[in-house]
Amino acid sequence: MAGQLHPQLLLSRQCCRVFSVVSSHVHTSSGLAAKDHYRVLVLGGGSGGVTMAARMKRKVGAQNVAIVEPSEMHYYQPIWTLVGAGAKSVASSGRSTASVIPSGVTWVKSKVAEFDPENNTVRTDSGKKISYDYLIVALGLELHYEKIKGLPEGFEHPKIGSNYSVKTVEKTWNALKNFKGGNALFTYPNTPIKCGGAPQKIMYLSDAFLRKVHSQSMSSQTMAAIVVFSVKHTGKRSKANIIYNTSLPVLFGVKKYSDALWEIVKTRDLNVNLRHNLIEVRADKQEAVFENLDKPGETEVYKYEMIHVTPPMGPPAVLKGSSLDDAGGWLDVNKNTLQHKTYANVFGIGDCTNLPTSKTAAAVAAQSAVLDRTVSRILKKQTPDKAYDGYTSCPLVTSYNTVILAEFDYDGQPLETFPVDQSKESRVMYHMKADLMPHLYWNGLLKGLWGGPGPYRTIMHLGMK
Ligand code: FAD
Ligand code: UQ1
Repeated sequence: MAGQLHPQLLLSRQCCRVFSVVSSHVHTSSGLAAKDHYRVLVLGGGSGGVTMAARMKRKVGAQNVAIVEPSEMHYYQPIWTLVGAGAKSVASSGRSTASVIPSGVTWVKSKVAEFDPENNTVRTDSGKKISYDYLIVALGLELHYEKIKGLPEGFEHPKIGSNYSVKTVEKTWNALKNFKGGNALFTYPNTPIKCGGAPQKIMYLSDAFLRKVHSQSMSSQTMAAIVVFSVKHTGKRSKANIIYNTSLPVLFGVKKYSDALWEIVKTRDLNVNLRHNLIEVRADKQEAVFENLDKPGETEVYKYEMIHVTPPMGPPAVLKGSSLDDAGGWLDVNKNTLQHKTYANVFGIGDCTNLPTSKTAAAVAAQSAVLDRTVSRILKKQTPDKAYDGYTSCPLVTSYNTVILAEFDYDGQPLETFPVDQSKESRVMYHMKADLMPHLYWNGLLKGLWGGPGPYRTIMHLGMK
């Protein structure tokens, strides 16, 4: 089996293979003809894919690295929370894929359609076969709006939005700014999702928005600057019944942050219903149907004036049933080294993997440092020696100027960077999320220069002793 072979041996099995090149789908910044074999082939040009391509370029040279990615645009998804709340523009979240692919690295503008890890080959949807010495899978996850009856066509109606897609994120802001009174619903599905905090962040922002006076005519900057945080109902808030219906049995998976969030929910008069799963949206009637996961067969219908939908999510279809997935369809990797459990020259990063941690860009950052080390060691015929601790982070935006910065590991233990109690709402952390993090993403993470805050954590805490 390939997993028992050294990558160099695997390489020798396919090095003389010749495949045809569909040149119209292949872009090289060097202008050289694209090849059919790469030392490192990266699948997916999102956060994890671009980051690893930048790191692998430094190891093996740009001409030996390619990324397979179909999309013309690359999005900084974490900012969509603020786009949905009217505090940032959607345009600020996107850059062309061409501009984020490291220079000299080949961009194969296609979808990967099939894996053949026994022969170190993938096939794209245009029929091209590409072989590799090392494969890095960074395909993200898929959104399944269609699993909710009435969607996605329900998005043609107003009063409904979803921060999870570039197509629907501005609809959230539209529904919020036009809200007059009634139920404002926020949902969390019955599947693993990316950024587990995002479904409730938009609820806190909506609550804050509705507490403001004359908010519609303000620019987002002004809004953020003058927001007055009051437990009294001002603006339209007194006419709103804010409801968070989540499939989960908890508000947040880590107790320290969950306790802080329950306090906020109580103080701000937000209604949380656990184990409630959205199954249908009747957008023409402004009704949402939820199943009660603790009472099989029981459903409840909620009228709404606004609904924010977090869709069910799942692994990329191309992984499901391939030889690379686990029983759930996710890429089956070693949780310490990020190496595939069967194929020693295959690695994974990010949302497509079965790493048992919360799926975030912050996790991708920490994973990229470990995976860089793992691949370097394997290139030198050494065994991997650095272990990923599951680090992930979720800046829980609780208003237009506050954030609770959740950071934790595989065991759900807080792993905080700053020498303060991060479960407390903080203005500095909001500034970090809204203004500093995008720079860190575009200029640090995607350039392969940011491997998460791990190295700084110790220094920060020492500095305060
Ligand atoms: P992605 O960045 O999604 O990239 C996957 C790539 O694979 C895409 O470019 C896609 O086009 C490509 N692809 C898919 N199928 C194929 C195929 N067949 N062939 C080739 N390419 C393919 N993270 C944080 O750290 N902090 C936050 O505050 C935060 N907030 C978020 C808020 C929202 C609303 C959302 C949606 C996400 C948020 N995230 C946050 C999560 C973060 O954006 C993701 O976890 C991160 O982008 C995952 O990176 P990835 O490379 O695994 O997947
Ligand atoms: C992070 O590294 C990261 O990736 C670039 C994010 O995604 C946007 C984050 O949201 C966070 C919080 C981190 C962690 C960084 C620090 C400085 C705590």
